[in-house]
Amino acid sequence: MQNNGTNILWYRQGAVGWNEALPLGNGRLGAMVYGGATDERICLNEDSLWSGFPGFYDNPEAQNSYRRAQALALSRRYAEAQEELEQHFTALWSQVYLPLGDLGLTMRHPGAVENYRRSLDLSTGIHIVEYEAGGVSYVRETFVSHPDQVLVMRLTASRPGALSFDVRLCPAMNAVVCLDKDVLAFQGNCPVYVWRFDAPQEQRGLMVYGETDAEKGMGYFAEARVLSDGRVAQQGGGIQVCEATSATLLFDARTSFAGWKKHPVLEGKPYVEPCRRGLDAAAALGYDALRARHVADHAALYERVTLDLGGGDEKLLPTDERLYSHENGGDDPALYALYFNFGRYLTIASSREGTQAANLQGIWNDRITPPWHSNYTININTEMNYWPTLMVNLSECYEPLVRLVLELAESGERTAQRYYGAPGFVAHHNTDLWRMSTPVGAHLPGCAQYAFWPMSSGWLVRHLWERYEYTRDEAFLRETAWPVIRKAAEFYRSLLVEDRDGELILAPSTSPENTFNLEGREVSVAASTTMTQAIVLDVFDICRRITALLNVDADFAAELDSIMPRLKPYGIGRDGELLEWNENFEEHDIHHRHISHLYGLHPARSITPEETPELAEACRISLLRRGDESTGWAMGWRINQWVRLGDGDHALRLLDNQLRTVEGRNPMKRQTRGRVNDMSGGTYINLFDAHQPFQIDGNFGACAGIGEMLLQTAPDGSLKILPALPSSWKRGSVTGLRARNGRIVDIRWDGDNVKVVEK
Ligand code: FUC
Repeated sequence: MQNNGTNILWYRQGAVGWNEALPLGNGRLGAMVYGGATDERICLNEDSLWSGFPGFYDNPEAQNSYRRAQALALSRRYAEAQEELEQHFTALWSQVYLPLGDLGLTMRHPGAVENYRRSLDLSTGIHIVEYEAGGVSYVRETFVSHPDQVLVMRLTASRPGALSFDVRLCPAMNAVVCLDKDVLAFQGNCPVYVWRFDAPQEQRGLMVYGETDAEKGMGYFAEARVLSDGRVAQQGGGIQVCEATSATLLFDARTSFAGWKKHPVLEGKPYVEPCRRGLDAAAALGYDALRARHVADHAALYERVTLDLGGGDEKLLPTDERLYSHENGGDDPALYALYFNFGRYLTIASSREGTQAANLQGIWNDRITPPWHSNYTININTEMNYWPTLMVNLSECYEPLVRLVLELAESGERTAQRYYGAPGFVAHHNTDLWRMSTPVGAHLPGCAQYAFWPMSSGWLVRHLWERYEYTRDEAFLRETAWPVIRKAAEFYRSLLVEDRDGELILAPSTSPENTFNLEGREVSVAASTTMTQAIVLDVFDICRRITALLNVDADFAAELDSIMPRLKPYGIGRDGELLEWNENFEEHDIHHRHISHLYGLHPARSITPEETPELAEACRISLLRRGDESTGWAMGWRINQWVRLGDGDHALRLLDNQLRTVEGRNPMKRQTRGRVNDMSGGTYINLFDAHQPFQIDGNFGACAGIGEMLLQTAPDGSLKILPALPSSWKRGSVTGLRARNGRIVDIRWDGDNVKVVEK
């Protein structure tokens, strides 16, 4: 099936930095491969390696504070409401997703390196480094196997005995290193915390390791083994392989993580023996069987969908040169398909049944203090990670998100009670391995714009509904999704209040991370916001669909029927744009990256060009005002908005913006303490999305946007074929997309000639 231009990333040079390395993963174990000819470096991750413990950040002041802030906001004292929430409602930040360590190789061979190439084949999930030195051809294949749960690297030399190299394994944090003849290992416990906003300034960035078992963080163990036909010996803290013809390196790491409510040490699960046993089993299978089993498993998911937009078969430039040529106007439609396929690949590599959901960086992080803790930011980013999953027919890979939502619904019940005195469940702006559902912010001035946002529960339960829409799995809807969706709705229902016009709102409210100018101040808290109202409306609407479909909870349905018409409706502002707040405030930043007020257009469907044309036009004006330049994920969201408006050409303009390379191109791009200016998004040469810095959400957002250019499903279940096809995509085909009615759809088009097969 393979078209190299749409399935292979390749380069004529090794990675210079982490953002040039290529990602491998089986959902749990992650690897970033630099692929240098003489010096190989692989940054390693395990998806349950997080700082901290289970726990609940209680804030006894919160409930009264919420009521006070509500009264202030209802009497239009917005700045005071904001101060109230910041000082008395917020709590601690989430925990941190941590790096495991590095595997390093130094090759020893005479002669200069020639004919070098490194590549990642998305269709097999295999990374290959090939070159010649001293008249010998060297090949290094690496993959991370899902069926056998190990990283595998195979090194070969074309001349017998010409393969000699050293291997090192370096932990990223404090750990005990153990060595044997052909084994390198380390064992440690994660820090209790690595960053505390509530600590005095000089102690904020300290890594704190516990001493007693009760104080110790996650236990972990990592081991690499070398199997070779050459001489293998321990040497200088590493392993030396001499005069081999081939060698296989196996690696795995395990942690003591036993669940979000379990103490990682006192109630942790065994991890050293399972790691060793897995490596024993992999070694017994041998390289050929490991490779065959990996490729079969990967291909079974990856081959479900194909996209052909033309081009890509001829002798292709390396991926970095294709990106440079594209941003300079070169014609390479296969690059869009490659980027789409890379999104599907990243889903398979970062999210598999039983693993943790993909965080801000998927599963790939090399920093102890990663940007935004590499956590789950649930005011857009985690949701975006899963926008394409069901559409590209990977419902197995959706399971980690479903589990995260179910667990959050449990932890969020306590937050609803303690912080709001409300039934149901709620979650705020962040969560982590321990399913924190409390607000972050730690009383920092200005934090309300992100910290005060009790709406992620409403957004996340939409994903449970979508799982039903795409799969039509009624048992899942009835037994798993409905009780949780209902709980999210109950929280909002209990907190609705009347505004001055007698309309029902959730007060106070913010529009994620955006602010408005008010009497010379920058303010984030309003009485109500369009996004909040849109989420409440959407959750209630989903509830109504489900109660009708399953024929359950008639009383609850009747209650929602009486509430829904009283919810404060959408408003239109002075320039014809969709209002973002309850008043026609002036945006502090008219180009702000978040476009939260358009939630009803995407991801929800309370605004459509067909049913609510005036509101759709208001969304279009809002998008034009915000502009086409933003951070990576923000451009990804804009693509999806334009696609819902049916404007494929505008969506493509955004996709082109997102595909612009970032590093090195523009020295004016600033990055300060994890915060970046808003105009700096794009793509690294390894095709990772640049917020900047790297954030994986933009990859998934764009992937979903491309999917919805080609296929959408109307609320009545009818298909919209090529609803936002860019005019330059004159002919092409897509196979295997899943529609929201559960059907698999193939589309082939050539100008006006369109053929559709629905299975
Ligand atoms: C949201 C965004 C930021 C960033 C962070 C991880 O809060 O506003 O731009 O993406 O998440």
